Amino acid sequence: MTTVEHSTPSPVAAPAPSGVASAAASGASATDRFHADKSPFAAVKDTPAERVDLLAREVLGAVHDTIRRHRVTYDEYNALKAWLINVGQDGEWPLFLDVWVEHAVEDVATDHRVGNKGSIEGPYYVPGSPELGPKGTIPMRDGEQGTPLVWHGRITDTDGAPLQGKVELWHADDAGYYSQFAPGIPEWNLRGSFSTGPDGVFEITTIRPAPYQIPTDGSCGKLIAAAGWHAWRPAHLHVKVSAPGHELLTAQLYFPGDEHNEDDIASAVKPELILDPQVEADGSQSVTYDFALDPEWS
Ligand code: MBD
Ligand code: FE
Repeated sequence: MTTVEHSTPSPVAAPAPSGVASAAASGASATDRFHADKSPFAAVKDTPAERVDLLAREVLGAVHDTIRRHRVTYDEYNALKAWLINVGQDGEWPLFLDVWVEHAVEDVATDHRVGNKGSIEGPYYVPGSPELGPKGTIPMRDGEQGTPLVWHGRITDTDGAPLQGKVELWHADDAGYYSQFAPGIPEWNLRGSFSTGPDGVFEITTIRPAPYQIPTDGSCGKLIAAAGWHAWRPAHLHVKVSAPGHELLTAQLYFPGDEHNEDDIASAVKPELILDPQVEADGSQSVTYDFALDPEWS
């Protein structure tokens, strides 16, 4: 039997936000959590200057082209400058980048895969969630709101052979809030790790998350309002699926009929990621979704 370690501190745990949910509080948590990890710079320390020069020049060139093509004014330039400063002060760089940039990086990173391609990670993953074994219920509060969902699945390689692996699952609650990024939610609520046996089989009990609206009271919200966009992501489950010798799969799973599956603000929905849940006699839902992992170095 697996012991549930709800008090295990994450190596990079951010302080739990206090008070009411706000863009600045969730942004500060996301920024602290990302900053605690020093590996982003270490991972690119051998990048040649030629590549930095190429990428920086092309991005700046695209900005210059936009300015010239649309005759951007000093008033607009100064508003941009003030807004960019505010994004940092609100801690919203993780949110901004993961919502409007990460999907392109994810496409490039996974387009060689034969198995599941996946989707973006987003700003709210925390490593080290409680280990619950191959069959278990994700940590949730007494009376956790939302439709109960039982998910049956299996981890295999790209030939369909079972893999002993792990599914890490994290998602928002029925009000659209993530533990550790909104106040008043237990640390590991709706976050769990499910390690399988050699048959790769898992069975996870959780609740259906609500659609998620990115914070509207911060700088990202200001851009959304100024541009006449909406702030919604469809309801989604986040997963990281791993097995030794295989590529880590980061993905999100969606629900059919969600009005934002077609216009996700984070551009992270793919048809193969939409679940097909069945309604059971007791009103709960069940769903089957399997994962095929590519071998490492393929
Ligand atoms: C989320 O929950 C999310 O998944 C992404 C990608 C961006 C913002 C909030
Ligand atoms: Fe999310």
